[in-house]
Amino acid sequence: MTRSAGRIGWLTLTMMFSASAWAGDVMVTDPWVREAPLTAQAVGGFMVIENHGVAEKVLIGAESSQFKKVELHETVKKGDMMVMEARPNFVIPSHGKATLAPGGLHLMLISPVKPLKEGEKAPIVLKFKDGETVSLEAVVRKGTAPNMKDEHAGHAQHGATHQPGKP
Ligand SMILES: [Cu+2]
Repeated sequence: MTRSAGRIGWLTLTMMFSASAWAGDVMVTDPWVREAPLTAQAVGGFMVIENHGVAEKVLIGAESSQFKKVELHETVKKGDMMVMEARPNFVIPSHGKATLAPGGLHLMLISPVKPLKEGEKAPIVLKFKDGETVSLEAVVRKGTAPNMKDEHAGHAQHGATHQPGKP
């Protein structure tokens, strides 16, 4: 709501050349969000968050100028059903990582302010318990519909990361 236009410009400039974001001990690679029509209530946000520090990092929330609200979710199995549950935080151990992928941990980006088309970028700010923030731009991808029967469905995303020949 109170985000300044100047900050957005700075983010765009610094993130234009890289698909990963560094801040302190945290490295985020391959952030992407699912393409969504304006009618979508929420879309998933996915990435790998690595912690290269000696202390654990605790992700406590996120925000995006493209969405009214961002929650931390995990898709879990309840009997025969896959359901999404809100989590208060994601803990990333020292020298460990959190993999946010379809069918597991994810950012739930709620109420897009405009339709997101493939190839566009959505700015996201990750907020950690120690006060650190990581700003990144997630690429909008079509993505396959999550296969709720197979928890390894996210592996099908590998190799779809790079678009050869596109500067
Ligand atoms: Cu969710």
